[in-house]
Amino acid sequence: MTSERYNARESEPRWQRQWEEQAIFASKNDDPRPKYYVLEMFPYPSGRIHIGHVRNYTLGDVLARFMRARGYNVLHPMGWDAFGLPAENAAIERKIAPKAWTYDNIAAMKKQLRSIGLSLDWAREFATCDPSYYKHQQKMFLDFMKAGLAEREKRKVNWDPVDMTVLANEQVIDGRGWRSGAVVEQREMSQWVFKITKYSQELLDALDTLDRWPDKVRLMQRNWIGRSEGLLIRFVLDPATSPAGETELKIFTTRPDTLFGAKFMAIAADHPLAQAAAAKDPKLAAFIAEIKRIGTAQEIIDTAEKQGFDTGIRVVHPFDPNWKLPVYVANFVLMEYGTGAIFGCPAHDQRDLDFVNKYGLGNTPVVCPEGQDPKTFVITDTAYDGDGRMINSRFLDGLTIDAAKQEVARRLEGEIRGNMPVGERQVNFRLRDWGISRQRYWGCPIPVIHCPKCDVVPVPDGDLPVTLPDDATFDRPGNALDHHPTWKHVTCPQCGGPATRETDTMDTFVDSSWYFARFTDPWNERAPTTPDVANRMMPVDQYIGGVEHAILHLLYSRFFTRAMKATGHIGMDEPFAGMFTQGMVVHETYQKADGSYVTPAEVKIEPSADGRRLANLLATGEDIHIGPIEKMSKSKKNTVDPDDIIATYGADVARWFMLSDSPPDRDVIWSDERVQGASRFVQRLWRLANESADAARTAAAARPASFGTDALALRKATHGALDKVSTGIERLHFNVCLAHIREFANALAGALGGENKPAPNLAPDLAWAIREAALVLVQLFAPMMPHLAEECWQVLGQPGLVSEANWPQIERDLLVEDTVTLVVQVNGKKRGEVTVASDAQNPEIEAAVLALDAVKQALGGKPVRKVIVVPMRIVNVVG
Ligand code: ANZ
Ligand code: ZN
Repeated sequence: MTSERYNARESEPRWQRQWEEQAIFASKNDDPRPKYYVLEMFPYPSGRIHIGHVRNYTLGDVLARFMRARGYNVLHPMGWDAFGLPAENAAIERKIAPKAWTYDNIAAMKKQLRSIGLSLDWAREFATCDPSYYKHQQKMFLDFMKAGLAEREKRKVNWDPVDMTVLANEQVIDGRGWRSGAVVEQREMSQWVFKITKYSQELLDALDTLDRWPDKVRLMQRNWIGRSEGLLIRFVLDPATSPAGETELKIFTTRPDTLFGAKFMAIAADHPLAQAAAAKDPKLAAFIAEIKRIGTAQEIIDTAEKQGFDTGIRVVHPFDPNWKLPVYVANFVLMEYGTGAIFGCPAHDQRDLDFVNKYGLGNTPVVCPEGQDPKTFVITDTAYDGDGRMINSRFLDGLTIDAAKQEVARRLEGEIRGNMPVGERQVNFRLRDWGISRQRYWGCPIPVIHCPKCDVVPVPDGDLPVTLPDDATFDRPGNALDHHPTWKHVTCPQCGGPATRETDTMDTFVDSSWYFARFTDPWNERAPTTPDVANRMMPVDQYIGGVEHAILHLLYSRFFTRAMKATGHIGMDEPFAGMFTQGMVVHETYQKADGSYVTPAEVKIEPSADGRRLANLLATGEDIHIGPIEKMSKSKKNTVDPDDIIATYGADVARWFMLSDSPPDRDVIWSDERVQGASRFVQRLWRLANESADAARTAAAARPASFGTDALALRKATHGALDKVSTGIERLHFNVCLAHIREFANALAGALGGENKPAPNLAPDLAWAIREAALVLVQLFAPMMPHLAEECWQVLGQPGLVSEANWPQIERDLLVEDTVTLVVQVNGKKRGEVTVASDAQNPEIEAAVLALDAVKQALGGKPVRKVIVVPMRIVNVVG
């Protein structure tokens, strides 16, 4: 029996080398076994792995290792989301080329990732900034262009008038340019867009088929796509008030039922009618300029005070030629949605109500809630958007909202003015086409050429990739591709005349919209994918990542897969069959008296006499305030460095801790005490493996013909644990699996006659059961703590690697069925749980409860006065 402690620092790199040398995690595309594709969202190479990455990759790795043991051909690749602004900022601030900065970071982070012991197929690794990757992205861009899925369109961009450059949204801080401090303007420029709106309905409908996605993510996507059914209504302009040439105003409404409650019309600042009216009205022109300056992004509109300006134009109510409504330009109407114009019904829309209350336009309720008297029902500050019956609405009175909507639609569709119906039922989507042009250097070049004669000319396939120049300079604001002395000057592939390259690069979301498909055959130099391979290995069976990517990244990937299908690169619509969003790693914050933050490593925490936790600064002893638990961030200094943790405790401890306390979709609170607890458990498992190896030495290789009571009990525990952990991993309930593993380790320790005791001379059946239990135990924790598992596997005399072993077979007849789990309390406080046969009698339950360590501890040696068993639920021990 060994008395040596398990030495993770020595053991972990050794196993990592061995796995790598034997290439056991490489998956082959011609492997005949069923495939299983596990993918974690690939990292941005910022320079260092953070603890959130450790959690993310550990979750995926447990699943990958488990599915491999279950006999699947597991694809578990890793790469780098390598384009983006930080590399350019590093070039500006530290004079390092973006490429050098990025690849240095990749090298450093790869080393860190390796130290976690992840079962990754590194042979498939790529970075999105490799020309061998983005070459194919350029090819697909050209394919999309041909298919009408990529187009040029006038779009608003953030323009910095001092630096004379377009800014990314993150470079606009409080409405000003990050470097110049100048007030940013909105400018219209030609931009490339992907036509994601062609798939609006499909992207919405297919959400119903994604039954292994979290409901909340599907809901977020649904809201983002934002389908609404409504009516397009053409209002006639009152000729006496209308600008020359203008005769009507088209609006989109989802509430045509409220038409008799209309008090005003509102149009967007860049609506043509607003422009026409402003031509004659300098005050209106100034108002429009001001609201355009502030911008019309949704966030701004939602928070800004509602403002309007009466254009003087009047429109005629569609059901009453004598009823005129004023037309305002308003800052809350978006040109990009519907028709950029609305009718306002203040009684039933809060925004409209705020508006009329400000401008004194009044309101008339037209929907009366059930149980209210229409004669006394009034609206003052709160709009009513609930159900009810129509009032004050002439021919609609008494109808339900739905019936009134139908009736208005029916009448207005039937009314023809100038060959066109006045009303038209319409479906609108909030989803906009995806603007992908970025005026940045460190991105995938858009492969087109602008020729003064031939207009936009695609770069010929043979000339791909269009690579970034390595000698760009970053001493001036703006796009380094634009400044480059030679890069953009080319001859036109069509007419041979002088022309210039497109200097816009693609949004980095494009890079991450198909990397999962590239992983299926990253060696193909001729095409983005090898379709029959991609069709075999895709979709990703389990995708894992942060909820911050729940909308855009997933939606863009879903679009891109459809676009790749339309252009022959893949044969499916949905890239991710299963989606899992993990929680964050959070930590307490520590502050000095002056409010400045200090890191956990600088703080010592001790319990005070009254049981509170007190913190001091290690260096000076000064008092430290323990602040709230928050997401780890550099600014709050509440981070822990994975390198430190791995150097101190080993990767297995870090992995075990990440999985242990919380369900993976919830936040996990980093706690040094619990990490130490995980570290102690590692040593405990190591001792158990060694003791089991000793005890099992007398066991025959052949399975005994029969088992005595003790051996049978252990075997039941073994197969029970095997069953629960297997289903737990399948469902990603890792924290539950860990609890079962701990419980099972206790059972094995019990069978060994307690820890640290010399192995007794065991009966052959028990020795056999102990060996079986020890092997199963090692296999059960191998996905979580693979290095320790390899070491134990060896101690138990197994040939080969546990990472390559098949998952143990469950013997179903050993599963204890009909058990119940009861909550165990001591003096009213929960101390644990006990699982007993559901027909167990009270004495049996009492004995099981009193044998629990947690109960003994809580009693602290005091005698038991009473045990109360609430059948099927609770056992309370009164001491
Ligand atoms: C009259 C009305 C009465 C409306 C009422 C609502 C409540 P969803 O569901 O998001 O599609 N709207 C239409 N176009 C707009 C634009 N470009 N900018 C700002 N608001 C716009 O919302 C549709 C409703 O949002 C429409 O229905 C319109 O106001 C407004 F009691 O018309 B409604
Ligand atoms: Zn030309």
